[in-house]
Amino acid sequence: MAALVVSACGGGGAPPEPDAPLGEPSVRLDVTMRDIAFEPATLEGRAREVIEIALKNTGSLAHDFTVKEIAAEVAVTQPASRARNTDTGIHVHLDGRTESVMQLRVATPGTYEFYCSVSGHRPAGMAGTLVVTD
Ligand SMILES: [Cu+2]
Repeated sequence: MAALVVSACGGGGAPPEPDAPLGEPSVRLDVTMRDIAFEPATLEGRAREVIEIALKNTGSLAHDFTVKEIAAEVAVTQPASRARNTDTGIHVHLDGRTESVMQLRVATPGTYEFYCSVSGHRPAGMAGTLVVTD
């Protein structure tokens, strides 16, 4: 497993140090975060390969990319403000108008929901599907 940074979301200050990349990505997905949606809302990658996700928050609000209950190695290779991943899933925070790049290596094929955990955003539709194929 790659080193995991375990921390709660929140707090201010400078972005954390970037994680070492997991490896050469087999796919790079560009995801725009708007007020209030992910675009595109469906992401696809392959299990056990490195999936790189470039997040661009074009909104003025803070958003995050959160997946619960996923067995994945995570590396935030370009942290935005307070980018974090946790030991129970993925949680990458971006303040308004910031960008971040992360890499995932998902162990198990499946369909995983990603969403923004900022209060009210998921119910407003700020969610999507990560499809990991074998
Ligand atoms: Cu949000």
